[in-house]
Amino acid sequence: MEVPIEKKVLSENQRVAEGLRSSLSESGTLSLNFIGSPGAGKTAFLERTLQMLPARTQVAVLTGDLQTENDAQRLSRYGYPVRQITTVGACHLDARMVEKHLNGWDLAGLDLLFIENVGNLVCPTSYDLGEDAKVVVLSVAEGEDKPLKYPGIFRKAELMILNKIDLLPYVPFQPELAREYARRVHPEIEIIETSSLTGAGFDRWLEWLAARADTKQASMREAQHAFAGTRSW
Ligand SMILES: Nc1nc2c(ncn2[C@@H]2O[C@H](COP(=O)(O)OP(=O)(O)OP(=O)(O)O)[C@@H](O)[C@H]2O)c(=O)[nH]1
Ligand SMILES: [Mg+2]
Repeated sequence: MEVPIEKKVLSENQRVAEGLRSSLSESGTLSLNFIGSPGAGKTAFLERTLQMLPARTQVAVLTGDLQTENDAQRLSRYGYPVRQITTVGACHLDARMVEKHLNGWDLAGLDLLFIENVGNLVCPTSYDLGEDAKVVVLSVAEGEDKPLKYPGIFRKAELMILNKIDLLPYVPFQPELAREYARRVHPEIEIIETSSLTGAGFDRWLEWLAARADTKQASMREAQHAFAGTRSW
């Protein structure tokens, strides 16, 4: 029987992604996959996040682009391990690229793994990277209707970062309409409004992040206890 090529690629990706998910569960590392249009502000958002995280946090970042090391250079200023994934032509990251670029990093003790996907609202949506959640970044300069035009990513993302809200006085963008459209596509999506320029909304975002990281650590400990309980020696 012939399997269409796209289906085959996606099922191979899924296999690698499940392996990654299992390693990240074992280490209790919360992994987030950030997806948004080119220039939505993904890197600036991660930069401010790295700046604001409590000093004891163990975090690593992978950042994907078609070309250049620019984003990795920006992100590496905060003292955490950062690697650039240059896809050359591909408009998205895949699980194999993530697996390859994690090579040599000790996941044990890593609290957070941030993955900035290639700037694109379509291609990255179908590729599981073993993450705990996809986070969609939409900036107020892009128009309120993006959730309706590109519903796939808004349906799959757990959290929408409505970014660059410092620009609201200068652009004809109605945040309540953007929220309504996002919820029409995905009623349970969480929404946090932020500005990486002013830091607005980062208190809420860091609370969201800490709660998710705690849950991930708790399930790791539970799994360890369950495993210890089954030991026969
Ligand atoms: N006013 C304002 N500008 C921002 C904000 N966040 C990012 N920018 C600007 O928007 C531009 C794009 O930001 P990046 O962080 O490079 O965007 P990106 O999503 O990482 O872009 P790609 O990686 O190319 O897809 C830069 O000029 C940033 O300085 C913000 O919150 N407010
Ligand atoms: Mg970027």
